[in-house]
Amino acid sequence: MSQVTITSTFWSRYRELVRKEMIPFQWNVLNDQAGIKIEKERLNDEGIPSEKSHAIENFRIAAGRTKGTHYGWTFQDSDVYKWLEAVAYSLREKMDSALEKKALETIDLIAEAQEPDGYLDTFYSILGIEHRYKSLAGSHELYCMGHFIEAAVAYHEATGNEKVLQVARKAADNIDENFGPEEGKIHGYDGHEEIEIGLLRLYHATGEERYLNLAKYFLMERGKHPDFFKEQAAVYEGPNALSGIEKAANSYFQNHAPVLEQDTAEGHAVRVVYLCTALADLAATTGDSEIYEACKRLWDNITKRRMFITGGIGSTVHGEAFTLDYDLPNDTMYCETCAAIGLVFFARQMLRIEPKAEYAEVMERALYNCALAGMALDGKHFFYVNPLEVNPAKSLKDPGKSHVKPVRPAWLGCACCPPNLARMITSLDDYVYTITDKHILVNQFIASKAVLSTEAGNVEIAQTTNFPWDENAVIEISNTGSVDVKVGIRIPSWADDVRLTIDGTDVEVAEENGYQYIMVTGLRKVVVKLEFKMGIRRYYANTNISEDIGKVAIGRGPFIYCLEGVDNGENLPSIMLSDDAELSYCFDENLLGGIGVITVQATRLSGEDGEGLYSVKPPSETETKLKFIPYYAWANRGENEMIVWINRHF
Ligand code: FUB
Ligand code: ZN
Repeated sequence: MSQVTITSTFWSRYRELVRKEMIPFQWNVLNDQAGIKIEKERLNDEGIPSEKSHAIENFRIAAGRTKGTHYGWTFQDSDVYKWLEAVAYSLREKMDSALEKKALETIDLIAEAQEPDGYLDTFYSILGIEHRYKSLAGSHELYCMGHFIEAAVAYHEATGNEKVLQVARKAADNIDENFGPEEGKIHGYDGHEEIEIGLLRLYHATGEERYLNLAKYFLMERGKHPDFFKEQAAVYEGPNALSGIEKAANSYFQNHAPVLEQDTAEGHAVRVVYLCTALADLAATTGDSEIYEACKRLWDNITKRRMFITGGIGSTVHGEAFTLDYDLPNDTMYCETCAAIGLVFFARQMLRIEPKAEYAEVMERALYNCALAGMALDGKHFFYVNPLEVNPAKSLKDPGKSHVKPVRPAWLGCACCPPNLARMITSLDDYVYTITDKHILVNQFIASKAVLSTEAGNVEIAQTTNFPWDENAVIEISNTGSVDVKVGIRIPSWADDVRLTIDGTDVEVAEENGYQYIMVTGLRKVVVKLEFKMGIRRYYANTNISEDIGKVAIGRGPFIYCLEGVDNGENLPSIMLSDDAELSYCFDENLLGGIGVITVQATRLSGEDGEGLYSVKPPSETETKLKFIPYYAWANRGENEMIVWINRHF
């Protein structure tokens, strides 16, 4: 097993925050002991259960330990599973016996809530087991079990715990007995992809082919029978599992066409990227080129036509979904934190198939911008929706923008994002490198010490860098086996200038799909020094993105920057930045936990009060100094305006 120990100052702070604040906080929330206000996602969403979490209590009731009924979304169980998965990675990094005790108690509780035949879902165990698997459009049963399986594999791998893996296998076996092409089984799939990811992980952990086949079955069956959800719903008489959701367009569930025939990312964004993650894992695992081509088409459509500059995806609140190419509105978009996280997952799987730096770059973009913006610097407040432009007054009064929160709530009625962040940050060590039988790829510049196990033997890589702020990385590669190993080091596309030295000698950069390859001879150590100039960049959007025409966004290295009201006053859309204004960078260690700040002189337009709405007189211009901060750090100083795309001053 490979082991990557992250030492990066930037990421260690986050990982410690997750371990010390987020995991305990989320545990209290799941147990209804956090004493916090849970917010609704948007106005007039009376159907959203948001008085409490009740997630652990649902398990207690299902296990027969207490009396009561189910509360919360049908997928409330997944909040607990994602928490458990985050705990697994956290224990992998640093053993903590008090936390381990909580995890073991939780595993016991889950095992007790499991039905004797392996079925696992508190909603149906409490409200009527006879209705299970009959309302899959909204029931999330397989989605929840998929999350449990992921947590179980992670926990088993981190601690060697066998019980959790047994519970997962039992659940997967129950699914296998009930779904598949054979007569008498259900020929269908879940309304929300996730089980496919879980089953593939279980296959990787156990080598049991049935799990691989079942994952493939679910992936390939989707879209072949587009009326499946409607037909189930027409005869369903059980408890309300998001009733009416089956009426959504088939594309909401990626059910409009067989997956291998889908060319564009359609429907609910998280569903799409979870589907793609599993599809790419399947392609990498089986080497199936047709499946890979489908992944590639969806990847290209998402990242070249439908992704925000922050790595956010999902252009509309309606169905939390993709819309059409180049439709990327900055202030009504969705950009759910989970969707950015799902894009990171998808990129990781694509890197297993093809050594192209574009996957690592999108991973980096989504990670350092949209995903990280999903949590506050205190680790106890979270965004579900990550806008690129906010005016708090409009969020309050305009129902079309009520989903766009100007500050992160402590918790949300639909709490999928916070524990997803916890599991992603605690497992970040899995995203630094890709190891295949052909090469090792250095995808992310994250200070760390790694022992990577390859077919040729162990390779140790130590990265020394103060990235994401500083402009260099020293990568020491020791090939401890006797066979030569090919190592690809990513050459970042945002770098203005790259200088490479190998063992002290300057080497001309000769990248191949964004990687510089180095052969590391057996039993040798190579020291690579990479200097990458992180100039401040002005980004201009494709002119098909109507919302960004005439605008500019600022970035440095992996970060996209934004303006906040607290630094730059009100009415941020009235600011104009000329193309030749000089942008300056400095690191402010006292601001927002230590961030790089960009300043520049710009112009502010203003009309006079009382002039009326429209005038033949152009607005007057005044000089103003702007202060940009990295997007991920916004909304940590109270409620205020924020903007990423600034008007250009021509
Ligand atoms: O349906 C489960 C999760 O809830 C989705 O992934 C999120 O988008 C939220 O709707
Ligand atoms: Zn979410």
